[in-house]
Amino acid sequence: MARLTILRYPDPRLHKVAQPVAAVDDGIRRLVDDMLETMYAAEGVGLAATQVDVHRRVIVMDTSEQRDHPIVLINPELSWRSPEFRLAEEGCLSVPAIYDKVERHASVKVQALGRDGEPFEMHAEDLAAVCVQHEMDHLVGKVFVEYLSALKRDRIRTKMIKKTRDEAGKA
Ligand code: GNR
Ligand code: NI
Repeated sequence: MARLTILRYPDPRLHKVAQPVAAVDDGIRRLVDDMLETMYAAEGVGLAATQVDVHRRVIVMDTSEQRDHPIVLINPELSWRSPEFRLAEEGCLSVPAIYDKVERHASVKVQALGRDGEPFEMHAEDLAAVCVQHEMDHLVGKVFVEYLSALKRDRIRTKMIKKTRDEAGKA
């Protein structure tokens, strides 16, 4: 397994649209395993392939307390969205140290293929529901800051450019 580099907002590659996976082969399984290692190392609850500059419809997540329940979603599609919405604080590994509230469906059902290539359906609520919707946005090139006001987004953009530049200078 290998740790992958996570793209940082405002990298334009975060806005690319991912393509469906044609077959769950060894290459996809390796990608999944590398994404899981990267997600756990970064202490994230989810990671979309877009964030590691692979533009395929692949998501990994683990919202369990013990961090021992990896979930793999290949070619995910929402089959149901609750009529209720919920406002919750979000963060993103591609926008480190920035948190703000986003409104999402309170619960969703998602159909996907697992790491074994078998189809399954999952009912997600609470943090898992937020995470599924956040990760599926990444696959269509959308980052959570795009739900915020233009003013907030521009401030975040400026802050992130400075932060990335400062960190590069230190290294
Ligand atoms: O680690 C993450 N935490 C998180 C918290 C609230 C709402 C969404 C998330 S997803 C984020 C990891 C990430 O950036 N996934 O794309
Ligand atoms: Ni994210």
